[in-house]
Amino acid sequence: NNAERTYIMVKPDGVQRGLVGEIIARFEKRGFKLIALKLEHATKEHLEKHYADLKDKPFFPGLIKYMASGPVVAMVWEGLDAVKTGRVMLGATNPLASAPGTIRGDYALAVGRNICHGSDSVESAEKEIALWFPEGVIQHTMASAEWVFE
Ligand code: DAT
Ligand code: MG
Repeated sequence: NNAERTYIMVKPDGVQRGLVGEIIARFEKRGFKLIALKLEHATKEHLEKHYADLKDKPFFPGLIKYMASGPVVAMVWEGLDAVKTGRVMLGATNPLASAPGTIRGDYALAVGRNICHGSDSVESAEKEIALWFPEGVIQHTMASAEWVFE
């Protein structure tokens, strides 16, 4: 699906380490279309909704504290198989297992400081996009589309 959407976020450590441009550049160069972008210092309440599926995990309180420790860059990227390809570009959750060439494999060492988030399914992408961008996304056509897709 050429119009599949995924929610990608640079976490507070990625912002503080100056990796925003690097992460955006990878999605841009791959051929994805940016349809929403903002810097937001999220509340714990908002982050608890984002990570609701993990609320019973032992690391949940630490995860929320870390995610609320500074602003994040919230983005929606659209393109062919955006969810799966986005996850491959991020790399494994634990940077110990993230391949070099992936964002986490190139820039992270610890699972609790893994610098970026990406939706894990089309269904979670839809939920996350609605949570972070209740105002909606920007629909537009990229001149490059016919060179990126068949
Ligand atoms: P992902 O971010 O790859 O989708 P996830 O949804 O399972 O992974 O977990 C969300 C985040 O929670 C993850 O990016 C980092 C943190 N996390 C996951 N497992 C953890 C663990 N065992 N210890 C500490 N933090 C963890
Ligand atoms: Mg996840």
